[in-house]
Amino acid sequence: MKTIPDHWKWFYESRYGMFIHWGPYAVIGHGEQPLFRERLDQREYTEMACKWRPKKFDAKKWAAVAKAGGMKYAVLTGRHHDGFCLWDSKYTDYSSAKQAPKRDFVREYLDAFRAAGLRVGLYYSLLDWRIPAYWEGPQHDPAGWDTFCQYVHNQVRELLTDYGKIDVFWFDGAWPHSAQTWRSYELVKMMRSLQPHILINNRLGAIEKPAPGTQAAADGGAGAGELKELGDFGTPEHHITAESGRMWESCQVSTWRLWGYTIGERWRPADLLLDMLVEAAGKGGNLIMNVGPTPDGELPREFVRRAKAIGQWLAVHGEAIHGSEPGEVCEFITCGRQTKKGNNLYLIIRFWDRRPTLTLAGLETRVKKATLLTTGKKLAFTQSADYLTLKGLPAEPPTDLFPVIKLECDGPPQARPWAVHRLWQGDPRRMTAWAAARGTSVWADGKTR
Ligand code: FHN
Repeated sequence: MKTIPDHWKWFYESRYGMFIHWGPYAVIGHGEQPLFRERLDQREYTEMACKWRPKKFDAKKWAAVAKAGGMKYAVLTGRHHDGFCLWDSKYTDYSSAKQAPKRDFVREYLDAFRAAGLRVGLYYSLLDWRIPAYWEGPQHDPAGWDTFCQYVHNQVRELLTDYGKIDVFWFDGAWPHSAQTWRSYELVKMMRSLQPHILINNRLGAIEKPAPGTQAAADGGAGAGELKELGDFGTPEHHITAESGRMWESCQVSTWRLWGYTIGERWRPADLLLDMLVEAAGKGGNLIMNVGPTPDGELPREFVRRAKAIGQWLAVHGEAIHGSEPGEVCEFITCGRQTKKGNNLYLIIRFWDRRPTLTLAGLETRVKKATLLTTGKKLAFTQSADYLTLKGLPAEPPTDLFPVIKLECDGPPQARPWAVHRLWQGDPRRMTAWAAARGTSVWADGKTR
């Protein structure tokens, strides 16, 4: 991992944010993309969007849910692919400020989340499905494209000029056009001149003629490598895949599939949502958890309940996540996941087996103190060269989510030489002595005949 500049450390240490997909598409209740996916009539959609007037939107309530949920930052869709703007843009009247609500939802969101002590981000779709020039592209409508592309640059400048300090700018929807076509280098240069501390994601368009061996990818253009000069963090979508060399943030839905409000959607359980956070932290990245507010501007109670449960877990176990380093010091897949911080190793137990002892194989570093963080109970333990056995664990799992055991070691947690690599990695001969302890033959007693 490249050294993280001080002004970005907050992002790396936060590990957990709220993604908010909200816009007039919520009225239809088929996620955030019905306009395209259902090939709706553009005029009817526009008419619906201009009439959309959420009566119950209160950004303070959203901020309170994020705060209580243990989230450290949020990203709101200022403009999604339907082109409707949630701020008072001087470049269009297709906005919440000029149409029915007569409200600048982006400003209300920024004010409320900042007031709650949260970092703030804006999602901005480069594409706008209303605009023929977007579909035609510069090749077939050079003049139209130039006008549309300048509109995009103007709006980004506007958001970074009139709304105070923006911590994260989350681009999306560059396809099928390249970074060069969007003039993304110029765009980023302008953004950094306006807000030097801003974090910009890696969705600024594919690189024309990508370097050999890299292929264009929906979530980030030409592939991580080459885009590093444009994107400050990677954005694996619907998967939790670590990226080497730069920060990354996995974006995930809290429902089964769609990002925008969906009538009849199914919800992922809180333990699965928490598991994604723990997996991301265990791999050294962030999780941004999505919610699609209702057309009236409320957060669905199914989301609020799950966010609250994870927030209560983080209130007790947050030290294992916030500011943690990627874990997986030694094998632990049969019980859970690991993160580490300084001399501490955190065992995050996914599968509580109700036994009074738990044995961890392969930790080299001497443990000084073991605590069941969930209850604060000090645990007795014995430690040999290869095995640490923790004792006095309760049969009943001390939480419905994941109990955590904190091991305070006499140095940064390290693995035994044979335990550094996971099953499919490393030199297999590191395990020979372990196998030979039984004997060498196929007979049960290991003796050769
Ligand atoms: O098309 C969008 C989609 O609607 C949603 O915004 C996700 C969120 O990361 N991004 C795009 C799909 O990759």
